Amino acid sequence: MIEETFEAPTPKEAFALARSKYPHVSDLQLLRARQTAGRDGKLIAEITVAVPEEEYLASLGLSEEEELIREMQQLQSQMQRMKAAAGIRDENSETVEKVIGLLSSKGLRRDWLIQRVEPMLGTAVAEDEKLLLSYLLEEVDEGLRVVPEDLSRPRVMMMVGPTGVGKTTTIAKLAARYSYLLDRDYRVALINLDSWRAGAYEQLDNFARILHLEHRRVERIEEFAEQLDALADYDVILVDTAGISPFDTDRLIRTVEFLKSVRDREISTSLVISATAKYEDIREIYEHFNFINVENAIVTKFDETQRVGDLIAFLTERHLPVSYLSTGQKVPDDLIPAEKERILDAFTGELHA
Ligand SMILES: Nc1nc2c(ncn2[C@@H]2O[C@H](COP(=O)(O)OP(=O)(O)OP(=O)(O)O)[C@@H](O)[C@H]2O)c(=O)[nH]1
Ligand SMILES: [Mg+2]
Repeated sequence: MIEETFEAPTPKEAFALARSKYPHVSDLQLLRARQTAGRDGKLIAEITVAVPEEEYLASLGLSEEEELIREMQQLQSQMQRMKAAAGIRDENSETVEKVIGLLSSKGLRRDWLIQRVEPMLGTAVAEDEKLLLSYLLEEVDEGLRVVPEDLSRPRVMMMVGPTGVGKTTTIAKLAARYSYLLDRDYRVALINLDSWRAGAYEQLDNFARILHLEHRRVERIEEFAEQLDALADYDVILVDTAGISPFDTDRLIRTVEFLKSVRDREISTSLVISATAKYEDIREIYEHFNFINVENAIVTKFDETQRVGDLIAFLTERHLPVSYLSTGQKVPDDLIPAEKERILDAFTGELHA
């Protein structure tokens, strides 16, 4: 059997596509189904079905012989990759293993490291521990992305993320920063979106009152666009959301509905991630929230850990840029626009520890 994936706006339509491609297969078996967010934020349903091999080949217009050649080519490139990975163990074993071992013990992914080392095998770099380490740190540096602070046009910025990561605290810090700490005083308004958690609105409202900021509450889907219209004169609108656990799909879909309901304003969504989270957790959280086209990450609790390898591994692999770093509980001081050096310094400090 061959696995083949079909995409359409709904799972039903995706399955209909599969059926129409394989009209002769009476019992097309559904293996998996999932929903992902497309580039435009619209949901895409993706289904994977098991197709009998002859049917699959017929659909490609390939003869069995041609298919054999294709498979051989695939095998060949797989062999080449295996040879390169084996080479790491044989020829350059000690130096390469030591450096890869060190970096993977600090959270970087072994596969990612091996991929980067491969082109260096057989060169002087792979034989010198210091050279190899600095080459790999250079690769990390290249993989990391930060986004500069940009208030040159009016912005709507929304924070999403799991419970307790520091979304509300970060919004308070950003609100104070934009209103009082920059080259000019920007007009800032706050919105609490779907604040079903007890006390969520009040937590931000206390702060809004101290800073004399406009603060609105949005409960119904239609209200969101209305409130954004009403606040059209503001330079920055910061939108706080309730923390959503990766298992709460209903809440997530509701957040998607809020976002879809707004047509005439661009909303930039930041995923708030704790620097203390483990790689697998961050990955799970990201995949969950990527339903809503996450634009960048805000990293919180940077002060709470000496170990940022997992975070760096994730950010570099996904090319997810970081916009701010939160470095403590103090509002508004403990927040800085993201700097690569700061993240890399934390990582290299950890290497010496
Ligand atoms: N050490 C440290 N603590 C932080 C940081 N950011 C937030 N906190 C603390 O984390 C706790 C939770 O912060 P909140 O801002 O309420 O988190 P939240 O994401 O809004 O939580 P929910 O709305 O419940 O999902 C508070 O005690 C904050 O003071 C940080 O950068 N460093
Ligand atoms: Mg909150």
